Amino acid sequence: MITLYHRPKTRSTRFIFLLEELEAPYTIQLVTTRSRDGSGSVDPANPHPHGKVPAISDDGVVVFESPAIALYLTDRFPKNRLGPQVGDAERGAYLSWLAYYTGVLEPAFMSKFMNVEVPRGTAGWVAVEEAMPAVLQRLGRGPYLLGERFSAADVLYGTTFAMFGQSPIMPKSPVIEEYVKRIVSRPAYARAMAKDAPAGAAAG
Ligand SMILES: N[C@@H](CCC(=O)N[C@@H](CS)C(=O)NCC(=O)O)C(=O)O
Repeated sequence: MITLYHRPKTRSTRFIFLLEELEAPYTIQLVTTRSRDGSGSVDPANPHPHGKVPAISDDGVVVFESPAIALYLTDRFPKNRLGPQVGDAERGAYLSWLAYYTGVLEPAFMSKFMNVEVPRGTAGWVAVEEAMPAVLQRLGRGPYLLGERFSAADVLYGTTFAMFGQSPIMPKSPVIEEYVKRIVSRPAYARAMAKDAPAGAAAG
């Protein structure tokens, strides 16, 4: 049984979406986290080394950081084919786009959000203006990052683009708009939204 350490309306919300897609057995454990304004505190029940969300525990096996959790879960629950397994020709692309999410795309968006210039050739990531064309080129090949096949990588990218959709830091693109629509119209997304914020839970 998977335990998802979760705070509503945060990066852990997308893992309710993924767990619903996988039809995996899971429970949600709400935890507190620190907020940007300095309020809130790390929850001692949360196994993430910095008290962040998401983190999961699989009968005591702890996994943290979004791409690692996505990979762990799609390997652990392969039934619905949300992640190419070892030996599948798409495995390399899957691992690459998962790692790119956390190693390049998020830092690119955060750099722009914080108005920090990306020192090309020094930082391990690139500016949004360089990252997004690579993603767009990939999405030009098919409806999803792996072509015709929806995967957990789309859960990460689709929910991120949905979140930044109205923000000026997100370059406007009909390809991304259509992509986001495809992702958020999935029944598992609607189920996840309904479970994300139980009445009375704090948003963060
Ligand atoms: N690199 C982490 C980022 C996790 C993260 O920063 N989560 C935020 C919520 S969206 C958090 O827990 N913030 C509380 C804190 O920074 O202590 C991942 O992708 O899993």
